[in-house]
Amino acid sequence: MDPYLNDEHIALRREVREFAETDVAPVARELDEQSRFPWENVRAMADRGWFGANVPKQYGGLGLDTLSYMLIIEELARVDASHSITISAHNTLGTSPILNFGSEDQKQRYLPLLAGGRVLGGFGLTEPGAGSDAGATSTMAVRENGEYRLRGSKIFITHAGVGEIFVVTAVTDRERGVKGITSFIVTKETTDREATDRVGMGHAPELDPFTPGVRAGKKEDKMGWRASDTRELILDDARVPAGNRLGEEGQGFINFMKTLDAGRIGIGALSLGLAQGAFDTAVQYIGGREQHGRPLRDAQGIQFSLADMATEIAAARQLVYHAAWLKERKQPFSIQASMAKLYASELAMRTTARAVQLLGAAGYTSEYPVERMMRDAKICEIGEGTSEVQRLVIGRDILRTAGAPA
Ligand code: COS
Repeated sequence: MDPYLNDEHIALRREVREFAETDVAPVARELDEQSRFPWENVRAMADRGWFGANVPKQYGGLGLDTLSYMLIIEELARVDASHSITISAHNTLGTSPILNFGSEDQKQRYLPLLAGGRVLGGFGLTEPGAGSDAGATSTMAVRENGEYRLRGSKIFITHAGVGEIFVVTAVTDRERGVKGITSFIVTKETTDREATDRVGMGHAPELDPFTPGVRAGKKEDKMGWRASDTRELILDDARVPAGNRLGEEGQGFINFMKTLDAGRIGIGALSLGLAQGAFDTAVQYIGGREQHGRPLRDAQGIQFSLADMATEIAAARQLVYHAAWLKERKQPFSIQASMAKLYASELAMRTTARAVQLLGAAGYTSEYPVERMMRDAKICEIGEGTSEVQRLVIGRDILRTAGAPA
């Protein structure tokens, strides 16, 4: 019995696994090949309420706990990481800042659209000169006549094309360093009107007029997560009403760091799902094969390899679930989130590469999902804070809590 999971968690995990195997697995390869956003499945996930997993019911969400949400991310990633990041980026990055830092008015206006999956949301922090050094934001916000004018560009933004609601950062006071960064809610029309009309979601006419000056750049051609939408989000003298400032001036950086803490548990869960999916594929493959005149399953080298993979996956699962458990109990979880993300993402890379090796040449072809999983795993060591940033966060905390002399 798992100490973290109750009967509802287990039922939800079963529901997500069934959806992933029935609706996602048959199309994942083609979506990856064509780098196509899975609008039909996105609609199906919206109908299940997964775009508002953690949002309280009063704002149109499911009101589930943190661990339930992590199970959705994990189980989707076990089959396809692109579907999983679509849920994760929307919920944690696009929606949670409004839920956690928004005014009641902002919550009433935006959360029902996001939580109900009517439109997709995203988060704009990264810039050409502000990646790991997130505080080096150069996008400026100048206050003029009751509105802010934002000038700059956010890059590698999940949902920048398909989405309509974004939380972005900009500098309101250059003198104050990271304490001079403020966040704002901006809107733009989805780039996929034909698809959104077809599936009946993804576009909210009531958001019109959208924020003038906000638009999506060209779609990135990525190594992995190819069915997820990643683009530049351009703020071309965007005119944002003062009422769309999220929180007070100067709180943007710290609020984004808090959002990323939660996001890192999510990438931990996504990595865990990827590792589990690659492992499960390898076990099935080995089960049916013979080499050198005997079943592959009898080879001790294979058994050792599977034992190591399973042990590491179990350890990653404990880290991810523990971080989620702490967050749910409103206890500090920032370091545990970094540890979960660091360990699980590097594990996902190791495990998917090992799975390709175990399948041999077959694993190197797109007939099996492990090559896609290996490509999908790489970004887990980069996005929402690189492995190096996680080590920095953990290392600094070790020295601080030990009271090591400066
Ligand atoms: N929660 C709350 N506050 C936080 C915080 C967190 N997780 N992390 C930092 N802060 C606060 C600090 O406490 C500090 O405030 P005080 O001066 O009042 O103490 C302030 O923010 C600045 O923090 P710090 O000095 O640590 O900032 P640094 O510029 O040194 O960098 C790192 C911090 C590198 C950790 C940060 O820039 C980072 O996480 N970078 C990665 C960004 C990232 O993940 N990008 C991917 C986006 S993909 S969606």
